[in-house]
This record gives sequence, structure tokens and C-alpha cells, in this order.
Amino acid sequence: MDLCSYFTGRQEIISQFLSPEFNQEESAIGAEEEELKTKVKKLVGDKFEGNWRRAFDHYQKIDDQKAKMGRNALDQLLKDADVGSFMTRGLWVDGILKELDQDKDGLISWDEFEVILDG
Ligand SMILES: [Ca+2]
Repeated sequence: MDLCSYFTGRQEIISQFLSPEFNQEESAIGAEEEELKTKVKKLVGDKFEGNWRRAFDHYQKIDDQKAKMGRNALDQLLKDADVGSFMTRGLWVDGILKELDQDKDGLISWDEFEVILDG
């Protein structure tokens, strides 16, 4: 399941929290996903000189889970990238885990994280 269909399935829950533009159409949700990527890219550019490996290493230390990013690391990454609010960030973390966590261990390894660089 990709991020779009994940959030589409939870529109009723999240619509009360988010801006009106978010829950109208799937294209608007796609725009949110695009905004997520843009903001994270900006964060990596501003704070880590565009070095994704350094950014990953910085955040994986937060959870201290075998050099992988867990929920706390993802939450901090989103916070630093200015994505979501304290109410919606958990949903973003869920969506990112569903999207990127290929071996379903609840953690994002570098190999799993790296795929967002393609988009
Ligand atoms: Ca994983």
C-alpha cells in the first residue's frame, strides 16, 4: 500500500485535523506527499549539506535500534523538516513506515530509507 491509499483510507480520521485542501481529492493528498519529500530534501540540504547518509546517521541514533530509524527518529525528522503538527505527525510516521518498512520490523534501515532518493 502506498502513502496515497493509506491516507485515503483514513480520511475520516485525519480530516478533522488537517487543512481543508488535504481531504478533498487524492491529487491533494499526492501534493502532501510531494510536500513531505520537498521539506525533507530541504532539511537535508540545510542541516546536512545535502548528505543523506549523514542525515540518516544523525536520526537513527535517536532510537538506538541497530542503526535503524524507529518511530522517535521519524517523528524528530518530521519535526525538523516542519511536516505536520503534533496531532498529525503520528499518522505521517505510520504512513512512512507502511511505505518504506519492507521487512516489517517497525524500523527503517538505510537500504529502506534510500529509496526515497529516487522520487
Ligand atoms: Ca525495516
